Amino acid sequence: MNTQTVNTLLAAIADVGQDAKRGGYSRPVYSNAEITLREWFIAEASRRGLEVCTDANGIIWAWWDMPGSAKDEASRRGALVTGSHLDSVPGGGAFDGPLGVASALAAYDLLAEREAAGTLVRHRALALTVFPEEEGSRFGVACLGSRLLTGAIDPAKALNLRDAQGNTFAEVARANGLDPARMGRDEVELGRIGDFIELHVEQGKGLNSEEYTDHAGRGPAIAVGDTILGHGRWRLSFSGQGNHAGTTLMTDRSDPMIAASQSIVAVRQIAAAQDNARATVGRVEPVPGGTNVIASRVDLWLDVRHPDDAVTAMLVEKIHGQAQKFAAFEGCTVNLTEESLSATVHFDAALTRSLSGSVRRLVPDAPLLPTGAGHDAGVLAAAVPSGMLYVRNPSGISHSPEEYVEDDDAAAGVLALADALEDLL
Ligand code: HGY
Ligand code: MN
Ligand code: MN
Repeated sequence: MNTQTVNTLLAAIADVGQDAKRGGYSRPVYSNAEITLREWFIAEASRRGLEVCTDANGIIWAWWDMPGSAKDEASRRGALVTGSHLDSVPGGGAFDGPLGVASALAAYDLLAEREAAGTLVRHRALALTVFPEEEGSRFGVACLGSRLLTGAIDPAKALNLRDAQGNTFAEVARANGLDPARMGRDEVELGRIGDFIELHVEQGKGLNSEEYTDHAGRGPAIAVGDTILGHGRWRLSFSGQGNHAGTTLMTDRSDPMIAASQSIVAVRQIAAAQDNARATVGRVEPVPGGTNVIASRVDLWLDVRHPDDAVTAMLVEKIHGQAQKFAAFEGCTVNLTEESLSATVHFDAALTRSLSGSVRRLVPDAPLLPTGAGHDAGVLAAAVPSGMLYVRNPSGISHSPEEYVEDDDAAAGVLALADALEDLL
């Protein structure tokens, strides 16, 4: 069995969307880079004889129908579905998203071999999927595609989201052949998903922590998803008096950059004082952003996560309170806008048991791992049985060019995914 296919597939897209300035990859949804990756997936799936279609929400489905199937609604209801995303964060790694998509294609190859050899007799169809805008890097809301499919976001709100250039999601979707009027929760499509499995590069120090590795650093290369930390995104917008950097005395300023900076430090202090909390400001946008200009406005984006959604809300309140104090002291104002919110996800227990049983035939000590990273599987979990597999990332670093997966671990991920899918097919 050629388990190196996944590495060959990833190598084929290694030069798509490279970001010379940031390092790594910048593949925003419906950018040239991400569209190139969509076309790559569609070509790879079509080459395998899968029936490819893109739905009203921009999700790509590649169908491996049952032998002799009518390929209609009835034959596709309750199918087994696996996939991930191809869009990235700015300056992201090569694996976050594409590893799950490439592994789905490579796992299909193994399953097709097993069916041809007669060792696999399927009872339902399999679909490989690619979800758009998982990172929310262009339109600000993570897992936009799966949220639209499940109805977790109001289509009207989604269609009015704007990217940094002011393009609405509706305009960009239309420019990519979608009809905004048809977007939103789709019962027929949800009915096609009997179970959903997402394989993903591990993000964080789980499999490579002392808990799972021996003194020689050896340990399981695969884990099964347990929970996904609740998380949300807010925008804090500080407004002050824009002015000239040279002619405005220091005593004469209402500088939103000062209030914003003090608030960013407070974010770290407030989260560090709360067990298991994570709060991050990774994006700050001064307006107008001139070197010799006192900003009139500074927007910053807050990412707060905690297992208990009430604690997340309390942390945001505390941060907002501090921001208001700093703003008032500086003669500025601040307002807080919630951009997205996801409760803590518990994956389907029966499906997770099935995944663990399958994976542990290959990797006996494969653990159940909670994660702090959001995924489409987490959004789908509210509507269909959903589960995840993680592949070891030696450094645990992600959302960075340093994200990495060893070739052998990627190959092990494909075998684990193929076995898990076979047991569910
Ligand atoms: O932000 C997240 O957790 C995910 O990578 N979109
Ligand atoms: Mn991801
Ligand atoms: Mn990500």
